[in-house]
Amino acid sequence: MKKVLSGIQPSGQLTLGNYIGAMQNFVKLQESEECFFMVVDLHAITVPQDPAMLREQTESVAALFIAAGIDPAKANIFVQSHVRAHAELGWILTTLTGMGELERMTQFKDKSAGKDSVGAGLFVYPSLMAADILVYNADLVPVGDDQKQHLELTRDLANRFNSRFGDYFTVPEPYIPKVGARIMSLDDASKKMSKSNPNAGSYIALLDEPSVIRKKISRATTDSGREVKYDPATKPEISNLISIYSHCANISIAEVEARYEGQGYGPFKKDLAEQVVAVLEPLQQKYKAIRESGEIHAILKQGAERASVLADRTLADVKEKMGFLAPR
Ligand code: AQP
Repeated sequence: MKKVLSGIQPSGQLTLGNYIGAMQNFVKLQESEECFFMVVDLHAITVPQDPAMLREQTESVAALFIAAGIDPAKANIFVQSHVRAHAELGWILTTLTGMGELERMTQFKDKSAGKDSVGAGLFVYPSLMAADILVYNADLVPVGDDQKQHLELTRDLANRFNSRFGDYFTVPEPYIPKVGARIMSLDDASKKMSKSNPNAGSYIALLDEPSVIRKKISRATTDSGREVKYDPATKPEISNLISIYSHCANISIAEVEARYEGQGYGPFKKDLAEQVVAVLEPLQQKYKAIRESGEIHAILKQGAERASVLADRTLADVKEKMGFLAPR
């Protein structure tokens, strides 16, 4: 059984991008592997946060995990800050990370672009992400394509630690979906769909009402042609919508193309909206029931307790290998 680790930031409304790029794989992997899925609140404070909103969104993301099909009986679901070893190993790995390595990270460049003041936390975010993964000696990390570069750094840090202090960390592999690894913005197919985009029309939130979903899809930007054809290089907007359709209807890209041959964008977009609604409506009902039941707190407590056993052991081993004096 492989160890699987992944997380999602409570930094806004989760989107269809988070669902297709990451959560759908969480649900698949829990059937055969030992899984750790967390709400990464320590990452969410790398940009300014509203305290009440952070608390609400942390609970909301955890409930969405379950609504999306993650089963607490099969996978450990917890909040990152409830397992203290993450922050401590994060600091330790920061000391092994080069400034140049962090400067090359495209997510840092994107998120800091045009800002007058940028917190150091945003800069060292990838070292904390490495700690999140290595603290469980995870083998597999299901993520969207945008996280590939961070995962590469995690692999480098694991190898660096192993060669300096003796073989210890598993070097993790990314687990990225073949189609849908990068769902793009509805208003600009050159940017990924992102929950922190100030334009709510650019993303479909998992908790958007059906009427809002229909409106957003009907307004999604498309190129001037009319053929429903998958070609990301020349038709990025329609290709993005086709890949969303393929995921929601659970059919191949070729089947989507065949279904809309000669029909133009209008009928395709209309049906796409219904496919998305058909996936999200039951998820939303389940979400509502979980929030109302209040059971999420007990699930998170149990998840953090289980995760802490492994994480504390790793941290103790790492500190011993690096020469920290153990308390007696
Ligand atoms: N558009 C996307 N397509 C496919 N996968 C995506 N993911 C995010 N957006 C897409 C994947 O979702 C997981 C959780 O992401 P995150 O919340 O930790 O941070 P992120 O990658 O920075 O996602 P967002 O939505 O863009 O968040 P903000 O706006 O807060 O930065 C990851 O596995 C990610 O790959």
